Amino acid sequence: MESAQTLDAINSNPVLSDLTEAEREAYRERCYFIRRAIFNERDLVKLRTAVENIHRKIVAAADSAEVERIDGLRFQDLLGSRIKWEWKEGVTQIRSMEPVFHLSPAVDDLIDDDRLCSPIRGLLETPEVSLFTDKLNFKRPGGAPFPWHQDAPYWAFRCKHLDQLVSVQIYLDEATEQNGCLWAIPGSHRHGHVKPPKDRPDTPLNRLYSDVGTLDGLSPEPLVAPAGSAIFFNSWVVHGSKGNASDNSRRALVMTYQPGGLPLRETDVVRTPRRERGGVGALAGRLKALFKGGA
Ligand SMILES: O=C(O)CCC(=O)C(=O)O
Repeated sequence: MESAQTLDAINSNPVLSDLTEAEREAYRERCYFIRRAIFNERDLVKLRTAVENIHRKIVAAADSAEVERIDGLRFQDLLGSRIKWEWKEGVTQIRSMEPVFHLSPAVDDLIDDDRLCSPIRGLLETPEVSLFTDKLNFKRPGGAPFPWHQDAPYWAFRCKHLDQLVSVQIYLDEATEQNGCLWAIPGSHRHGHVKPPKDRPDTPLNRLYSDVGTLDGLSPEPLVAPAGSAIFFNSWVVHGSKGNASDNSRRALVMTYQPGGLPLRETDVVRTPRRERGGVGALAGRLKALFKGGA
């Protein structure tokens, strides 16, 4: 049984986070930081199995809905997710899908994982967080690049708190320059909305891309990291990735969090991590963070 003194200590430390000062500074100045290999091989096997099962389910459902074309590329709404198919015509490979967690208990559990939530509580300076959205990106061998973009403009339509979104991309495979690791432009988050490239036709997708030529003096960095690494970044950083020139998949989950109590993107449903909903696990997590000196 916890003592009244311990509970007082918990209540007087509302933001329990293991974020370090160096990470806070990197996030503020450069707009991202990486925690390397925080998920172990056992976690990764579970998540890779889960995402391949999702891929199979989506492919099996692909004949049940119309294919929508945007700028000639294929999109579909299947099993409650928006699917972007690989750019190459005739290939039944998912490039990216959102949301995902409703299709897999393993991904659903990840939302509650303190390896993600704890630093994010510190970044948002809030005692509770809730999920905004989650995405699954497959990049199979030969998979297409992601052109330079910011996430905030994609979400701007209904979201009024774009500055309070923190994303974390979890590499399910080692990410290298060859297999199309994420790239980010440190400092680009200070440039507000970076306008679309002028040299491309004004189309729905091109409107969401960023003209990096306007970011004088800033240089892109490849976010090369081992499988199980997590990259924390904000919704304004200009980022993208190249195609996959290797023989293996480069898969990643991207969870985006916001302060607690806010609903999932374009819904009225709030998905607060279970740790924060109370119970023995919740208390254990809080005590662990507290006695680590996290505050
Ligand atoms: O996973 C990638 O290669 C890029 C992902 C990305 O930029 C995104 O999902 O917004």
